[in-house]
Amino acid sequence: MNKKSKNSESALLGELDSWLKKFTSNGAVPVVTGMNGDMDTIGSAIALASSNSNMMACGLHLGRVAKKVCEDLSAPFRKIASSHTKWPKSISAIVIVDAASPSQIGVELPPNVPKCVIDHHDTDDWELSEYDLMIKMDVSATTEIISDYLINFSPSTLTTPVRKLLLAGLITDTGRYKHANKSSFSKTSKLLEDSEIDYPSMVEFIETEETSPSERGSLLRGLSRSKSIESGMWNIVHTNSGTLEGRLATLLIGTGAEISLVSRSRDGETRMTARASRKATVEGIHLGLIMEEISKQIGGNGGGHDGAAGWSGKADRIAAESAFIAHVATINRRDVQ
Ligand SMILES: [Mn+2]
Repeated sequence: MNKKSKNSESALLGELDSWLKKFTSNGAVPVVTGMNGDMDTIGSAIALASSNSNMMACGLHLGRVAKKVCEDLSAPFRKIASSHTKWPKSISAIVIVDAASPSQIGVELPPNVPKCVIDHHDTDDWELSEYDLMIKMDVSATTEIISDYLINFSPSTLTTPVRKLLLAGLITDTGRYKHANKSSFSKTSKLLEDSEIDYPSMVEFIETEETSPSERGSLLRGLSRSKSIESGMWNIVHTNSGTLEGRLATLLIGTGAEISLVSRSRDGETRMTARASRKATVEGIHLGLIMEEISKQIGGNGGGHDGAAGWSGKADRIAAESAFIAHVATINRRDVQ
């Protein structure tokens, strides 16, 4: 990272600090998570909310890793309903972490309340009004942004549990540092300073995923239905599954696929989850942009990172898959020496 962008990042965090101070001084500021409830969004929200008693982490759903970590640390998180959501009467502003669009929150935001979006996705669909603030940085996890903010503006918030939440978000969003930027490593070593965290046992705790026999069954059925196809210059392995799409998509990359796609259809809604190998992203695949293009073409919402992205909408499953496969075919492979 060059000096100039480093300076603009610290200026941005300064703006965040003034914005938060202004609104927490005259009311409640809920910190809302993305609806997938992954460790990055949950860890970011709880860690940030710990810096001020007028902030509270809340959201629709806790993913399984986040649930386990929160229970272990007794971390405060409030579940909220997707409709008739009750917001505090004294609400003065709202913070949204790690969500690339309003539809990724899964709850209706309160009208006419200033919002701050803190995110690291490459694409986004937010519309900002006058008092809103967008904090977006090119980092591997939103918890990196929150770590940076707390290190510089609220170091006393960085207790051992808060450091653990931030680290857990970094570990999971980087795929155990497989997709990490240089900055992820320096944030990690900063978070490990002055604390009693035993890093190996933390990773082990996060990685021990309990899979029920029925989940294992559906993963195996998803694998056995998989098809490998060539789309233009790229190999895609695709399948459908009603559950654990992210894990299945990652397993498919493990078969040597360049791009994996897992779709599911339920109650008239279709979801696609895609992953790409690092080699494929370096050579020109950006799944977030592909999903965004698909939403322009067939409706719904899509976006994400170069190597991990998703789309959801009303189109039927086959139509959505076809749109994805056809789009990949239009992308040329970049020559990388
Ligand atoms: Mn994230």
